[in-house]
Amino acid sequence: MFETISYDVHNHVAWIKMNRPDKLNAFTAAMNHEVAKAVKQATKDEEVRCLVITGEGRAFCSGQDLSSVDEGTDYGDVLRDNYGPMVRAIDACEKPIIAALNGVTAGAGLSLALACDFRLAKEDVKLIQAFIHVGLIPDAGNMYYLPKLIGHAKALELAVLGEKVSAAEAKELGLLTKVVSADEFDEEVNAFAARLAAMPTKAIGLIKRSLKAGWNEDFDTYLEREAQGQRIAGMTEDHREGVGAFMEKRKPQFTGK
Ligand code: T3D
Repeated sequence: MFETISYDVHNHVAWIKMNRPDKLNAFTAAMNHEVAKAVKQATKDEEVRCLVITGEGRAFCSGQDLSSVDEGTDYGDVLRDNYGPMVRAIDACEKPIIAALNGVTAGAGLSLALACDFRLAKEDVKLIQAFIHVGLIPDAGNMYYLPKLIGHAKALELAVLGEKVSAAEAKELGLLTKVVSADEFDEEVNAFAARLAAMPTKAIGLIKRSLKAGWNEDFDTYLEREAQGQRIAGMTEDHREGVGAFMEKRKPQFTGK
């Protein structure tokens, strides 16, 4: 069904793995569209309660496949037609999304990671705003998300200087959720995904919605949205289960409903 990625669902987790290891999982238009399609599929699938996006081989993703662009390429169209749909699909997904950074993460590969909710990285991973080295600007939502994570000044510095950032530095900046040794990486990603997949999925979606709304709304509009969100959360089975479990002094069993 997919040619440039693999897609599997296990135990309520959808695994999306970019699969062009010879090119360090560089993006072609096909891969942009397949990632978007897989994210939409996982968004719709009621069994899925968490998504993990990762890469095959030694890279997460090295950004745009530079061998597939030429002088005639209109990059505005590439963004509108290929990258926009991919990051919009991620942005529209109300389930938690983990970027599991198994290796080097550069250019639009970093943009993809920034669009996700959590970023777990192997300790030897390097993150690179590679765009400037080929005379381009960060794209695919990159500069929308990055200053929100690490602040304007640092976002500008990384984008303009394009230096390799170590996982330790990225964690210090607030760009990564967790840095994990290579030996423990798969186990940690699995455990983190399982943890998220066992949480109140609808409340997580409402938290994501609330946080995003807060970027642009005035306080009164935001408070009304918050009230509507809490109303929805308050009607879920998971809310009843959480309260019941607390009262009965037992661990809650959330179902995502
Ligand atoms: O349409 C548009 O173009 C607009 C959108 C732009 C979005 C962008 O993402 S712009 C930024 C594009 N990405 C880059 O500029 C990064 C290019 N890659 C690198 O700088 C380095 O490969 C890395 C720092 C990521 C990793 O370095 P290293 O030394 O670990 O590996 P390597 O030897 O450079 O790469 C291994 C192979 O992958 C190599 O092929 P070969 O020689 O073994 O046949 C290399 O050419 C290939 N590769 C790596 N990245 C790309 C790539 N091939 C095509 N496109 C790539 N992005």
